[in-house]
Amino acid sequence: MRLRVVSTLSALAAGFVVVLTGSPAQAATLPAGAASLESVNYPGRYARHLNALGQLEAVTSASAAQTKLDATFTVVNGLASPACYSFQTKAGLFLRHYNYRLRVDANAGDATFRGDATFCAVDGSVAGSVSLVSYNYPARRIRHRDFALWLDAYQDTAAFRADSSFRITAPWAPKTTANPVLPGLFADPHIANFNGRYYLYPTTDGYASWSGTYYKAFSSTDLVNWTDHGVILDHGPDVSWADNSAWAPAVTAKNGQYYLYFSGGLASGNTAKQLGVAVSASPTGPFRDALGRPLVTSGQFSGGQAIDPMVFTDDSGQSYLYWGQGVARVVPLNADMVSYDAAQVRTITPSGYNEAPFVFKRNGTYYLMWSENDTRSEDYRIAYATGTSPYGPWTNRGVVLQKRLDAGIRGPGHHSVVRAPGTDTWYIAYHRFAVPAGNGTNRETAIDPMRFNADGTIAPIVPTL
Ligand code: FUB
Repeated sequence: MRLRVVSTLSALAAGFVVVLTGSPAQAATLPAGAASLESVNYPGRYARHLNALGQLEAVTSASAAQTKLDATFTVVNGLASPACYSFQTKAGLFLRHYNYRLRVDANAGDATFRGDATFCAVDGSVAGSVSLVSYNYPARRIRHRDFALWLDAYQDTAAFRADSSFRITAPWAPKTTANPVLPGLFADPHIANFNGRYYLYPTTDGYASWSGTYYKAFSSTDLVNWTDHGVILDHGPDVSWADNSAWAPAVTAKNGQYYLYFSGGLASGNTAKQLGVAVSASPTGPFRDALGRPLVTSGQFSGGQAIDPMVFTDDSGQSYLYWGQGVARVVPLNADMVSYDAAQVRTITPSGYNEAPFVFKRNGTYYLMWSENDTRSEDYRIAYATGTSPYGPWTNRGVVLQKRLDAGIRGPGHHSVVRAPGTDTWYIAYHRFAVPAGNGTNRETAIDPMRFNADGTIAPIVPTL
């Protein structure tokens, strides 16, 4: 019997090569978003959860609404690897294996859970179907047995291949809300418009202690339908001085290049966060570390954490770097966008400030916005001030976006703002605890309109589902 690898993709994603018998499996791509999974050999039966356990059950248009909900999953970025997928229930739980049984649970954020809840897609037994290979047990696949879902060792038989193949169909319970705009867990969204196209650069969330390592880029023409451009910078291979805490990216265009400012830390040793800058010829990367060292080092300036960078460019063409948790700082960037005079750094911390500064200008007025309270608190929220220069002085205007418990929206914050080109229409991108089961490390990205009153103040922003 010949030995073959199950798939280059899943084996690489899992970090090792697994040998199996039978035909080589081809990596398959799944569309992100709501879907249902129909058995290929029991058409009309779909993967669903029942009392938290994975089952294969008949679903028809006459089925109860709850049955349809339980047979609908959102295909999202793999919790353990962006090369693979996770499957989120309508209640925000994740399909995972536990003692080789499929069930749904809340994301604990640790490496074991993330591995148990990540599946790599390979071609299924019939055209258009897929088979889902466990990320951390690459010799095992999701398979139905007596109409229960198990994670079974691959067998090179027609019966096994059929039992472990599913068609990705239209969801029994389609998405009915505009938000989140990105399926899955993404926080600290930085939104920008380059050459008429919108881009989102978020923190990849779902990791305990926010220990994610990579950034993805998404783009859209309508702020509704977003294309996933994959990983644009990964601290592991791409950044020598950081291996985790890939937080809060912000991208700006200058000099015909795109500059990605980001926060990074180390998992061990000196774990204090630092800021870096990476550069690319394209808004979707790949980006490379521009300096090979931090742009702002930990402890370089007294007080606060060196996280949450953003760059504002004034009408004069001068760009300013803003950053900081605990203390808000600003410094003019040199023309190269990757250096500055440290003697020019100013502290501009407004009252109530915690983190995530964001500056823009409208009708000659500078707006400094920030997040208040801890990102793990449902009271995380956004406030702002107006000023007469990139340094202020600032007039505090109070809270403009906060939790909306009647809609189950908690902890909205760490935002960014974009103007639709050629208009006075503005949008705010922010994160919130994933609705309904999220928390401060399981956050999702939302976008809502941001409107101005006649006097230039920002009207209270109502976060929407
Ligand atoms: O996502 C990690 C950290 O959480 C960000 O840097 C903070 O702004 C908070 O959102």
